[in-house]
Amino acid sequence: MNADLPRVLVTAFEPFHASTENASLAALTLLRSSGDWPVSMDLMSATLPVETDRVGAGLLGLLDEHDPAVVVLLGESAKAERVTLERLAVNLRDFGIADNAGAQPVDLPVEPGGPAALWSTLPVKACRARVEQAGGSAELSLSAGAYLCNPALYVALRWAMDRPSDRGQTPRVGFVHLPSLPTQVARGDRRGPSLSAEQSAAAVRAIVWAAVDNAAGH
Ligand code: PCA
Repeated sequence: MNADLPRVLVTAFEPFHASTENASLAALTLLRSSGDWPVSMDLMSATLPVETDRVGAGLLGLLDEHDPAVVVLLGESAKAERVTLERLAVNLRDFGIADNAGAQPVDLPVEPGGPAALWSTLPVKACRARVEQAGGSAELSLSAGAYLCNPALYVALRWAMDRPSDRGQTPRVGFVHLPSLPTQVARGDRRGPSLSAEQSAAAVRAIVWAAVDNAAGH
């Protein structure tokens, strides 16, 4: 770890629901192997479990350990037509399908008594603009849904809010949903739409770049 560089945490999710791949993991794997970043940073990455009983504690452990200035959580959405920047996490777990451990909470909060919703602290419009400048396309979405991705964002935003103010400015924390991979659609694991891992990785790279600039006050 280099103490002078902004610390950035990017996470993906493991495969879930009838697929052996996850578009977010494919994009993160590509991203980690691309050396020529336009900004200097200390980039950390991790894969989160698609398990409601484990995701929060695992993520909080990473956040407490690394205290990143920028947190970009990635997940796959079979409904996403393009790279999607989520604006809100809601205090709800209402799973349409079971998670990888067989749990399926219905109408339960992420945090009993917690705020109904939390705004992403990523500069989502600047992130979208940077993706477009890089030749890609991205859209904003109001909420990350009510499956696993949403509690991950909620927990990370809660961590950012509760972080002692003497540690500096509030971290930029957000969630990006990526479309399924063409290979998932070809196998019939997902119905489509799809986007290549290369295109998703290029968009995530632009988003991370914009977030690091923003955290540095540029
Ligand atoms: N997408 C799911 C959970 C894991 C993932 O990659 C979601 O959108 O909640």
